Amino acid sequence: MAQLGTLEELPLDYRNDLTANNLVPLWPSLRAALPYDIPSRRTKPMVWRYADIRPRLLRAGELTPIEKAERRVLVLANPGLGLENMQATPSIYIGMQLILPRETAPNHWHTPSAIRFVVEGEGGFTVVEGEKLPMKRGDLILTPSGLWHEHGHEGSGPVVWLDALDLPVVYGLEASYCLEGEPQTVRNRPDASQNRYRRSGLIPYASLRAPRAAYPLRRFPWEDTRAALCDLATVTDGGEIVQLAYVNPETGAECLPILGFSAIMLRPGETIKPVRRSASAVLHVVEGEGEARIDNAELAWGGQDTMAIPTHARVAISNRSSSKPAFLFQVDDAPMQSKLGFYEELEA
Ligand code: GTQ
Repeated sequence: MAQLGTLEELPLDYRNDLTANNLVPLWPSLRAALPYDIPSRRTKPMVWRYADIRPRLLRAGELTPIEKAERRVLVLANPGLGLENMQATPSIYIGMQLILPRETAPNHWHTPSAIRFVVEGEGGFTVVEGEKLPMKRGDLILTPSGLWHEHGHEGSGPVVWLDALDLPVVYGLEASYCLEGEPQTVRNRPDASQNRYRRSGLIPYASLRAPRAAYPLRRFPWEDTRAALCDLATVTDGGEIVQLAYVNPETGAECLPILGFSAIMLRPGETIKPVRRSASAVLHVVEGEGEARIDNAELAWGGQDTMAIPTHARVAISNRSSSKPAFLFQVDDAPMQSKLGFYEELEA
């Protein structure tokens, strides 16, 4: 491999002249931009403990009224990427959002796509394009790009959910913006998408030959996901991962264009070693506790904790319990990487 020339080898007047003309020589930076064999990664493998987040989020509830926050969120920012950039991984934004009884987070839409994954509390709801969706612990709710959404809380006690957005990608493309709207008129069809797509393998007959809605199913209840994982485990050999992808029930494709969502069950005492791949990911613990090894980091995790997995990382995740299963929710950017043609599964 040739040794590339450095910036310092160039005459100072030539370098200054390039700068003055908004020109940059590639060769001194080529290996940084295109390293051999593996990308350079600034993303730190890490865990955010819910025990650290929760009291600080509740304090935000005391300090900042919802009217002054619009969305009351603490962002899980990866220090390797610069806290101010609000990235859990290069493509994934994760926030923990708090809403208190009778508060509303006003109606808007934005170009980034979002999902909610409910972490704590009862009585929260999101209205998506006039459809009121209840939020129960572990439910996944989609608010894709361009769809109006607002949140509310009819119960008591705090409600907290995890927001995952493709914001870093859309922002990086200088394409991120939002529109503010009047409160939506709620149609008298609560949870309509869940009632239309009640069970996988069954879709409304009329939709077979009709133009397909881009986002037919908007809420995936955790009780169904958990039961489906337990059933899948009965037909999954040891050494294979018990994992379900959340998909569009009409097409079988991933729910959103950039980020993908899946749920993993770790059987009692199980250690999984997912294939090393080019996608980055975030794991959120729904239930259980254990350890994770992500590249050289050894992390302990428990209920409602959230972990960041860099691209190309070596990963092993263990369920500490020898009697109870553990459940994880995964966000990754494999859909985007696949569409762009560079998604890879790599040798260990
Ligand atoms: O609830 O619509 O964490 O617009 C960041 C931006 C949540 C939301 C976030 C948002 C939202």
